[in-house]
Amino acid sequence: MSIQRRTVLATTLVAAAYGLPSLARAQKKIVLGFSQVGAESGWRTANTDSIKSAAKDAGIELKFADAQQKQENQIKAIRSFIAQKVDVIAFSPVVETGWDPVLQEAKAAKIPVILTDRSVDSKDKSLYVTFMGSDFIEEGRKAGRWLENFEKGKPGPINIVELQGTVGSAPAIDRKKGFEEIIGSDNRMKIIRSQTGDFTRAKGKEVMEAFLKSDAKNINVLYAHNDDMALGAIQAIEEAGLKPGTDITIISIDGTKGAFEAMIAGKQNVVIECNPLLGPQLMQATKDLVAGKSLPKRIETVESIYPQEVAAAEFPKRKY
Ligand code: GZL
Ligand code: ZN
Repeated sequence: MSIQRRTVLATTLVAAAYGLPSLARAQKKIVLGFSQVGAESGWRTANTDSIKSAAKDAGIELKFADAQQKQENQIKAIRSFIAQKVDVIAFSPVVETGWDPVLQEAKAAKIPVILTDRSVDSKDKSLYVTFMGSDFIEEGRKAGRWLENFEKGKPGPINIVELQGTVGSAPAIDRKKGFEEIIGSDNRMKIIRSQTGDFTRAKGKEVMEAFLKSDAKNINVLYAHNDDMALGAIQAIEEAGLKPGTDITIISIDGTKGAFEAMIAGKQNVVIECNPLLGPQLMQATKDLVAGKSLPKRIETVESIYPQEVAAAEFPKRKY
């Protein structure tokens, strides 16, 4: 046996004898399994980029699965992470319901689970260690408060059409709830049409075309649950010969570059930020878990609101 091998062998034996982490264990990389919703929007791809680059920076081995917005693909991915005995599982649940069975399997396998971005409605809070992401209800409230301020002193009626996010997803449910909480007591304001555009630009355009066909004359405001649907709707509004941002007031959520460009062009009035750059926080939480530290149950993202008048100044600072 070469001198070299003898040395390694001796070191490992000594390390084992003193119960020190063996050379191999000490160098063992943390393995994180991440199940992503899909690639449906600019927000989502920025979220994915943040997670992938943060894993690289943190020296964490990332097993990444894109579910193409299908819950069964996320469940399959989580099962495969369990079979591969990853150290930590994280995911952004495409919808709120139907997770308990697979989360129970992860718990039985003693693999901690972190929720990022979207939450689940499981009654059993022990099924995940922490949720990190935005308060979507507050995002909806911010949209409502901005509109109340924008319409202050104006006569009614103020007819609103709403492009909802993915049916059953936490952001769609909560952004609707927060918005209605604020405008509900204003009898000038009424949501005359509300339908899902599944967070995509194409669907947003298609649904807005249908809204315009039946109600073009009396639509005053569009409230879109994300920028991608708003951008699709802006196209539909222009093709109908109307001016987005003046004939129809445009409100959306995310804060992607596209929304800032639309505001700079005068085609959108405000964007509520929903920060996708969760990667570094997720990697820190993963390391803390593996190191045996406890985490808060909820780690909330700090985010703001940007009306049209600040869009040009803010744009150079935008990271997604
Ligand atoms: C919100 C996130 C939503 C974004 C959409 O945190 O879940 O999903 O608002 C994305 O752009 O598709
Ligand atoms: Zn909810």
